This record gives sequence, structure tokens and C-alpha cells, in this order.
Amino acid sequence: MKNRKPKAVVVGGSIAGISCAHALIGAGWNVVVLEKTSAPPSGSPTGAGLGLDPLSQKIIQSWLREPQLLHNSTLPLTIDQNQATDGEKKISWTLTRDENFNFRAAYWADLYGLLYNALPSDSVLWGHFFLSFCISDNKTCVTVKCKVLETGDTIVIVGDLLIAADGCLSSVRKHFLPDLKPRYSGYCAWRGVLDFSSNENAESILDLKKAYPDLGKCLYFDLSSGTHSVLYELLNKRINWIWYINQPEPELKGNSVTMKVSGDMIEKLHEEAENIWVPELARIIKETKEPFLNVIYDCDPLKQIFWDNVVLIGDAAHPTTPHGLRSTNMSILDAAVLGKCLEKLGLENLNSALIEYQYVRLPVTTKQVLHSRRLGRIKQGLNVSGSGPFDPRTARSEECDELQQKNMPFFADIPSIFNVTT
Ligand SMILES: Cc1cc2nc3c(=O)[nH]c(=O)nc-3n(C[C@H](O)[C@H](O)[C@H](O)COP(=O)(O)OP(=O)(O)OC[C@H]3O[C@@H](n4cnc5c(N)ncnc54)[C@H](O)[C@@H]3O)c2cc1C
Ligand SMILES: *[C@@H]1O[C@H](CO)[C@@H](O)[C@H](O)[C@H]1NC(C)=O
Ligand SMILES: *[C@@H]1O[C@H](CO)[C@@H](O)[C@H](O)[C@H]1NC(C)=O
Ligand SMILES: *[C@@H]1O[C@H](CO)[C@@H](O)[C@H](O)[C@H]1NC(C)=O
Ligand SMILES: CC(=O)N[C@H]1CO[C@H](CO)[C@@H](O)[C@@H]1O
Repeated sequence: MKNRKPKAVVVGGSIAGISCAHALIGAGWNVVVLEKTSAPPSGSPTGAGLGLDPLSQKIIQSWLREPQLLHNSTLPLTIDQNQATDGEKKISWTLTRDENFNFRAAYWADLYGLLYNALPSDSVLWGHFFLSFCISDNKTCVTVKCKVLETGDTIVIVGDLLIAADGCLSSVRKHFLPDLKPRYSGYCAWRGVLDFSSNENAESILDLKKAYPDLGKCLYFDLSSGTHSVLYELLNKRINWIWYINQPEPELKGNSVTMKVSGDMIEKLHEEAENIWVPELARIIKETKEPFLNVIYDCDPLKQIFWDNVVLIGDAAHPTTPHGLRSTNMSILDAAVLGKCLEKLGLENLNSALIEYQYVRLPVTTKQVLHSRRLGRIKQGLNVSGSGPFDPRTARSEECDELQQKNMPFFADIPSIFNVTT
């Protein structure tokens, strides 16, 4: 037992899953990641832009052979700005501006590529669909069944620890919490990335840069009555936008929060954009090829995130709305903290390690999920406890202060477990 490397089986090979592989390999574990999709994502899957906080940046760099690569594949987001738009008069004005925002903007597929390419090549088993697991009577090993999609064979993998990184609809979580239902937020998000590398001097791009002069280093939030949008630039001449629209819960087909959209829906989107936003933003939305629609859910925070030798990380542990730019940050920090706990306490004390992981992470993610939920409701003009619906055109300045990213609970906190080891 002493000379044997402990082994973890990770379900889900997205950001949380491969971050976990890095963290556990660093802690001296063997790791196998099971991912149902058949190959590493290339180009642009459903992911778009995301914001990385300073701690996440540091952790990611510690996993890369060439830490500079992170810097080279992202753009700074040093300003967090909220502005109100009057769609009739086609004007907007600043509500809040924080120039000490220290995030970086990454394209999901670029970040994924960086992390994945820095892993040993056999870490992820592609096209492996997780089916079920079974914990041994003595609670020390876990047997995982999965289906190899190419052949149809079912195979069994045995490990010391099962890590569920299978996303917000986690089937591992469902095993322990069959009654936990995702909560529809009340709105959906249209998203898109406009690639302007082949026409940098197009009129629409020059106009956009005039209307949003800090593009390239600023995270812009535009607020109108009962709706808001997000705009920032990504490396390699790409503009990332998100637009949240209140609506009844749509019916989802299959196991994905991304909806298929019709030509009619896109046409309606373009029309509405012209009514609500300044023309410069409406035009960018119109020129974006293949915008997609995410239905926004979260879950009430869980009371526990491990059972025996099964542990949840990432969206599986804390489905959240995206308003705090937190989901990827949370996944990366979950993985790093879990790795530290396992390294510190060893396989002999697996239970203590999981208790510590939960003790460090659960209070933080609980507050962040609820804060993000509240922020989303404020920005969408929905009821929030303690005040009436927010209207950016009439809001008092104390009300506007609440919109800033820096009010996120534990905003600049670094868990002490990162200080105790060398
Ligand atoms: C509108 C919107 C904006 C966002 N913006 C940001 C942002 O600005 N910043 C940010 O940090 N994050 C953002 N996110 C969130 C981010 O994209 C991810 O949610 C986050 O990286 C957490 O990832 P995860 O690995 O936990 O889960 P997921 O990315 O959902 O991954 C789960 C993985 O598990 C696999 N899987 C599931 N079931 C099985 C099975 N049975 N067998 C094998 N594999 C399985 C799936 O194929 C998938 O690869 C945003 C999300 C939305 C919707
Ligand atoms: C990152 O970019 C800098 C400046 O362009 C370059 O000198 C350096 O080699 C790049 N580093 C990596 C690891 O690509
Ligand atoms: C626990 O049970 C498993 C499977 O039944 C067995 O392989 C393992 O040796 C047992 N471990 C201990 C510490 O008893
Ligand atoms: C919003 O709050 C008001 C007063 O606080 C209440 O009357 C109303 O029913 C609430 N609406 C919703 C949809 O919760
Ligand atoms: C700088 C920053 O905002 N980092 C935060 C990322 O999220 C975790 C919690 O999930 C915070 O503890 C960090 O402070």
C-alpha cells in the first residue's frame, strides 16, 4: 500500500476535469479522466469567452510547462464598467467604473487547449460514457462502469477515489441527491463571438471601438430596463458578447443547456437589438455568425459535496449563474484545493482530506452562487429581497455600487491551504 500510487477516476473532461487531473498528478496520484465526447474540442464548441481572476491565473500557470503561454493567449480585463442605455434616445452613460479589476479574458477553447496539451497524453479516455459506480463495503475503493462508445463495450475501472466533474447536470450527483432540481433563473442568454480578423477596419468595428473606447481591457456591462448585456474583446481580433433576456422557461431537449436556434429566432434577436441597444452594439450582434442560446440555471447550494470516496467538483458541485465570472474560477480553485488536501493528508487519511476540501470550499462557493444569483436578478430588473426591481435609468449611486464585480464574497481571498505547503 505504501509504495502504490493512489488512483482517481474523474468523470468529465471539461475545464474542471482536466484541472483536477493536473492538481492530482501534482499531488502524486494516478488519474484517469472519462469523457463522453469523442475527441478533444477544437475550434469553437459551445464555450465562448470567460474571465480569469488573479488566483486562477496563478494556479493555471503552475500547471503549464510554459507559464507565459497563459499570458500570451489571453487579454487583460483591467476595468469593470457598468453603463445604462436608453434605447429610444440611443445613448448610454456610466454607472460604475472600477479600474483596479485584475482579470484576464480567455477564449474557452484556447484555455482548454492550454490545459489539455500540458497533460500526459494518456490522461483522458475520449468517447467513454460513464454509466454507474459502486463503493466497496469497506469504503476504500470504487468501481466505475463506462461504455466505450466506439465499440459499444462496457468496461470497469477501479480506483481509490471517484471525482465527479460532469457538469451542472451531474449524474453522479443525481445518485446522492435524486431530488435536487436545477432552478431556472427566469432568463436565457444569447451569446456569440464575432471574428473580425479578416476585416479589422470594417466600419462596424471602428464604430464599436469609438462607442466602447476601452475594448481590449474593459469588461462592459450595458443595462437597460429588465435586461443586460456583456461585451469584451478576446485575443486574435474577436469580440465576445452575451445578452440576457427574461422569458418563460424553454423546453430543453437532451442533456444540454444550449438550445438549437431557428432563423426566425435570430431575426427576432436582431430586431430587438436595434430597439434596446445603441446601434454600434446592435450591429455587432447582427454581424455575428451562429449566435447560440443558453438557458440559465443554478441550484440551491448543496449541504455536502462528498460521500465516502466520491467527491464533486466544478459545476457538478455548485451550478451557478454566470454573473460573477466565477464558474471557471471556482472549478480551477476546487481542483487546486482538492489536490492540496490529498497531498497534505495522503491516501491513508482520504476521509480527512475530503472533509478539509469541503470545509475550505463549500462556504465560499455557497456565498458566491447566491451572490451571482442576486446580481443576475438585479441586472435583469427582477425582484430581489430587500428592494424593488432595479432600473438603471433611475437608480441611486449606492444601488449601482452593488453591480460591481469586486463585491463578490471572498473576492480576493486566498485559501490558507495554499500557504502551508512549500
Ligand atoms: C452564459 C454563460 C457565460 C459564462 N461565462 C463564464 C465566464 O465569464 N467565466 C467563467 O468562469 N465561466 C463562465 N461560464 C461557465 C463555464 O463555461 C463552465 O461552466 C465551467 O468551466 C465549469 O465547467 P465543468 O467542467 O464543471 O462543467 P462542464 O463544462 O459542464 O463539463 C462537464 C463535462 O462532463 C462530461 N460528461 C457529462 N456526463 C458525462 C458522462 N456520463 N460520461 C462522460 N462524460 C460526461 C461532459 O461531456 C462535459 O465535458 C459561462 C457559462 C454560461 C452558460
Ligand atoms: C509570449 O510572447 C512573448 C512576446 O511576444 C514572446 O517573446 C514569448 O516567446 C512568448 N512565450 C511563449 C511561451 O509563447
Ligand atoms: C476493501 O475492499 C476491496 C474490494 O472488496 C478490496 O480489494 C480491498 O483490499 C479492501 N481494502 C481493505 C483495506 O480492506
Ligand atoms: C415582487 O415583489 C412585490 C413586492 O415586494 C410583490 O408584490 C410581487 O408579487 C413580487 N413579484 C414576484 C414575481 O415575485
Ligand atoms: C481574485 C478572485 O476573485 N479570486 C477568487 C476566485 O474564486 C474563489 C472562490 O471560488 C475566491 O476565493 C477567490 O478569491
